Amino acid sequence: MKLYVWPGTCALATHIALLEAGAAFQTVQANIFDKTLADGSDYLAINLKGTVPALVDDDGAVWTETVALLDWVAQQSEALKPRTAQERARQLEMLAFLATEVQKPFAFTYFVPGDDAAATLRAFLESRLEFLARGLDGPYLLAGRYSVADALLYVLLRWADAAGYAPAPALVALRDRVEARPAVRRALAAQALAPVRDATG
Ligand SMILES: N[C@@H](CCC(=O)N[C@@H](CS)C(=O)NCC(=O)O)C(=O)O
Repeated sequence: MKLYVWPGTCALATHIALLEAGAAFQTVQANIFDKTLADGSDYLAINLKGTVPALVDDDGAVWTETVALLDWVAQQSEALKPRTAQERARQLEMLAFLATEVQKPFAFTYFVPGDDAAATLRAFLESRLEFLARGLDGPYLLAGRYSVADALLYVLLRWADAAGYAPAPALVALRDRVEARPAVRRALAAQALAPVRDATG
């Protein structure tokens, strides 16, 4: 299996999840700006969307979309697999929220044309982070058990830190808890990324 990534992007969540699951895979860097691979070949020939993550399975099938990939990885792993259909539905509910209400608006903040849009997006994202903090009922997002949703939230909280947001202490604690996991440390090292905690003390 090959996972196409670009350092620090949402692909980091799938990278973490695959390591947590003990999956056999290799990572390949795809430049999301010029859509090339390291050998100069065309990334669009692999993933027409030109985005990461993309997973190419052992049969050569290409899979994209963080929500689908994280759900699939979780289903492959005893440690990550939701224990009931209801738990899986709750996990999908959370993944969809993170992907549509936080991940995508965050991406727009890098490209907004004017200050008005930037301020609107920032207020929107602050309200979503506040919602997540208020809904926390334990060390992790879902019923107190570590899940692939925490891996995605971790990536988004890295972005929040880089953009100068000040999430609630409970979210910062969750971020640090996730960051301390061996699989997360391995993914960060593989993508040559520094842990947030080391940067913020
Ligand atoms: N809906 C996709 C979004 C993927 C996405 O936008 N990835 C970003 C990095 S976080 C990217 O590759 N952007 C490059 C581009 O949009 O051209 C997912 O959740 O996987």
